[in-house]
Formats: sequence, structure tokens, C-alpha cells
Amino acid sequence: MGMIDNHLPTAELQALDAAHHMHPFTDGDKINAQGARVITRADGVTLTDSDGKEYLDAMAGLWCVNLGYGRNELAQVAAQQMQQLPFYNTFFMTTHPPVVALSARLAQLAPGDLNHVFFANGGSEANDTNIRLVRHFWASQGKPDKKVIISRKNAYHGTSVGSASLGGMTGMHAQGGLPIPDVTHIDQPFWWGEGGDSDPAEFGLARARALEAEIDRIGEDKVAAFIAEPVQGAGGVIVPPETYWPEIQRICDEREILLIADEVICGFGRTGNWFGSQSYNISPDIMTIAKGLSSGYIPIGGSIVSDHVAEVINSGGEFAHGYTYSGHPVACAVALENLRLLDEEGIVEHVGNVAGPYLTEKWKALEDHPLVGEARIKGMMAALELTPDKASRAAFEDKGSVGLLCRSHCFENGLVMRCVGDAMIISPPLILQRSDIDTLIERTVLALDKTYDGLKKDGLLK
Ligand code: PXG
Repeated sequence: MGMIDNHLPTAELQALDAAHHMHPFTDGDKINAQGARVITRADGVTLTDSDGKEYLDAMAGLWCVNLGYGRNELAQVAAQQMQQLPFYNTFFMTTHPPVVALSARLAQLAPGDLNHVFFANGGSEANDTNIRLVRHFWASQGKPDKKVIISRKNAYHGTSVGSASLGGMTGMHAQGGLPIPDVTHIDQPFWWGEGGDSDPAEFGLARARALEAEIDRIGEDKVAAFIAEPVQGAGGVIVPPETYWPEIQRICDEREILLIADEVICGFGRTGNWFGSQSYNISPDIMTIAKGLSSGYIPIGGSIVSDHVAEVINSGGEFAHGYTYSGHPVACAVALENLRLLDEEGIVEHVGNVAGPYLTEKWKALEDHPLVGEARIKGMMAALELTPDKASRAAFEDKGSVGLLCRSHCFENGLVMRCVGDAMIISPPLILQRSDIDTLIERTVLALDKTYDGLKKDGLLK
């Protein structure tokens, strides 16, 4: 019924896609010449393409399908909500049951006094909300100059003009004249790539103290907030040294600035707790959420804010901000059902106590492979740094090419794994079972072996 099941042949789909569809973060000429991979269905942790080939999806879509594919409960809830109330807005003194229920549930799940939710359609929009929220928060207390937001180099916070400015990716800033004014970026806690001779603990402290130095440089009376992902995702699954977050928290406690934890990837079980902030003992004033909130089944995101922030914003008159689809009833109903399933099926505990530890053991063992310099993992997000020389933590000369090569071997082997430069990245559905993890590791090793053999043949290794 209405499903695009008997689709056009692959080549025709590719030709139409090339003619009419512009892809995000893609070289247009390249994809149009090569033809896009067409994914037609998915179930559990497995994707199927238009030629019937199956892949283990070790990226959970785009870091989001936490619950795995094919959960009919979510489809049913969406259909019911569409029949009962497909849309109504939450502007103009109005609300509806799904947005009320989801807000209350998120307040329950979120740590500390994070009890109030402002909804968006994804992470970028939510971070745009945060920019306006934190600046308005200080301005409405008579501090309009307190508007600088400190972020980090190589952070990812979205692609709208505001959220991409918060992000620290120079390639993105170069397109479109970013960042917007009053956003600055400090160095990231990336020991493998930038730690030099220091030990990781010492390096973590130093990189945290860069925040203190930046606040002093700008002047505390001009800084509104610091934003960071508990574990950087798109930047390459950068798991910070254990010393990093306690020191950041100390600085945020001592200084009069707000702390925004961007939980778009880390939230909803990914790190073994409901939120990455809990895994690192962080007490944010605002959390950005999206992705796993609905397991990617429908677009929804938001900002969960503390009692104090909400109090100030609420007492400041009208906050002139919001999206047509803020708190969309169908999206809220689906998210609520997703949270119910994550909870009732013990999936966060499964990550913390079963799948996470098992994957960690297997992933860490990949450090024995001649191509792998470091295997990093937190819960169910992980990276492998590929290197031509482990001892010196050297990078490949043609940066990024080895990662791409390894990624193409993964596709051949029926494994979807992403590369960030020459780091291989996974962020699988949280429902992964032991046997799935064994398959994932087997296919990873096969791809690493093929990559290694190819490099050796070409004389690119020491
Ligand atoms: N914050 C974080 C931490 C994210 O990872 C966003 C905000 C933006 O969310 P939306 O829903 O607006 O996309 C993200 C998104 C990648 C990749 O290639 C990562 C993201 C999005 C697209 C690609 O790793 N993360």
C-alpha cells in the first residue's frame, strides 16, 4: 500500500538522482558520474540495497537509529497520531497531548534540573535556538555584551549558519563566510592527533585549561556560554582523556558562563547512559538533543534547559523564536514511543553492561593490527586511527585517501563504516547483539587486511 517496493531499476534511479537530487556533503560531479548507492530497505541492523546486497549498518544511519530498523510500533504510533491530529502548532498559547507527554518524559530522563524543552526539527535548529537562548538569557539580566560563545576546533554542531559557526570545521567556515560574530574556538582534547609527547592525562588538563585562558582573554563579562559534545562525533569520535571534563566542569562552576552539552550523538544511550553528560559527570545548563530521540524515524530535536535558564527566559517577556514544526505532534508521538521501547527493552543498560563492554574488548584488540595506531571507544561509538607508523603516530602523506580505501573495502564486505580522514568510525544501532559484534569485527579485520595489503603492494608503508 503506497510503499515504493517495486522500484525502478538501479541505473534509472541513479540517472534521475543525478539529474534532480543535490546531496548533502557530497561532490556533485563525482556522485553523478559514479551513481549513488541506493538503499531500499532495512531491518534490525541490516540494510539492503537496490541490487539486494546486504550490509551491517555500523553507522546506525547517521549516528541515529539507536533502536535499529523495522520497529513497527513506531510506524503504528505515527499512523494513529496522523489520523487523530496530524499537525497543530505550539505557538499562540496552545499545546497538544504528545508534546506535553514528551516534554514531561524528557524532564524525567534528563539529569539534574534540566526540566524544560524547546523543540526543533533537528540538531542544527536546536543549536540555533541555543545561540539565541543564551544571549537572550544574559541580555534580559542587563548584560547584553555577554554574548560570546566559546566552542572548539573540529567540533560539529550542525550546518545552519548559526550552528555551523559554533562548529569548528574550517572547511565549512570557508563556504558562506562563517563564523558569525562573537563565536570563538579553542583547541580540542585530541591526544592521538595533537598530544605530542605529553601523556594523555596531562594533555587533557591542558586542553581544558584553554577554556579558562579564553574566558580571561575575552573577559568573563563578555562570555555567554561554552558548547561542547561530551565525545566529539563527526570530528572523529574523539574520546577525551579522563581528566578533561572534570576540569571543564570546575571552570564552568567557577565562572559565570552557561555550559551547553551537545548530546545530539551522545544522547539516548550511545555512551552507556541516557546522556553523555552522565557518563562524564557533566552538569550542563542546556542540552542539545536530536537523532536518537526518535531513533531517526522522524525528524525532531530540541534544547533541554535548566530550571534557572527557563525561569529567566520565561520572565523576560516573549522569546521571539520558534519553528512551524516545534513540537510536531507526529514527531513527538514517535519520539515518546521510541523512548518507551529504549526503556522497556533495557537498551541503555544493554549498551552499558553487555554490548558496550563486549564491543570494547573486541575493538581494543584491533590495536594489534599493523595498520591501527589507536582504537578508541566509548559505549557504542568508536574509532580506529590508521597510521603508516604506530610509534611516531604518523599520518599518511595523502591525508584521507587510506580512510576512503578502507571504507570502500568495508562496502565490498557488507559493512557500512564511515571514515573521518584516516580514522575509521562506527556508531552502530544500540541493539547490536554479540553475534552482530563478531560479524562487525570480522568484516572490519577483512577490510583492514585488504587495505594493508594494497598499501604494501604500492610501497606506501614503512
Ligand atoms: N550536533 C551534533 C553533535 C551533531 O552530530 C548536529 C548537531 C546537527 O544535527 P542535524 O540534525 O541538524 O543534522 C549533529 C549532526 C557526519 C554527520 O558525517 C554528522 C552529523 C550530521 C551529518 C553528518 O558524521 N551530526
